[in-house]
Amino acid sequence: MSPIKQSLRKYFIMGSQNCDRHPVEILESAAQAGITAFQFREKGDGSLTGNAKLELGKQLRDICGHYDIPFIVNDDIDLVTPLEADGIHVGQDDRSVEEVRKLFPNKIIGLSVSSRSELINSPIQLVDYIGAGPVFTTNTKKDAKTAVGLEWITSLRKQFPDLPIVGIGGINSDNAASVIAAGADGVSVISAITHATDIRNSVENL
Ligand code: TZP
Ligand code: MG
Repeated sequence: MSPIKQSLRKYFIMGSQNCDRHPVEILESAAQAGITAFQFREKGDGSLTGNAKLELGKQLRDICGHYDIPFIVNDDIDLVTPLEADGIHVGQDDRSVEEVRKLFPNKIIGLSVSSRSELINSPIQLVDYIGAGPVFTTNTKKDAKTAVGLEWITSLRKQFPDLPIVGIGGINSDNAASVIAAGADGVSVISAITHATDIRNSVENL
């Protein structure tokens, strides 16, 4: 299996706004428990900005470095170089993939794709993986699109047999296996880890 596909298997996404204790503590536990990639998504109500965002990013990057886990930044291209990120994840309304690829020819680039029309307008050949979802209903992202179900994963896999695909949205220990069975290389989660009473158990069961 390609290294990127392996990294997508248990892909943890988090910002301080998702946490009811220190993000460093949560990421440390998740890394110890076996997550395979991390995305710093400091965004939305209560999130940090400016220097506080940068400083938290550095702490989280260092944990990823220690555990040899790819560190991906969400959206914020200005943080990629200062944080020495391994990659960047963009949505459909962010900087264009063409632009991001030009800026970072050798970094991992992920793109969210939620529908057929988004897919048609996306330069899939320029990205390293796609985030497909929301697979299930989620309360974590206020402006999340309508849940697309496992069918979206199945359909993407059929069209792109080799493309690295990670499911997102409402995924937890109970339904992760169904996302993989539908054809995803892995699952990305926020609340399944940030709200877990036992992070080790939660990560192991993804
Ligand atoms: N993009 C689509 S759904 C979502 C994002 C960032 C939120 C996923 O959070 P959770 O808690 O894993 O449902
Ligand atoms: Mg975005």
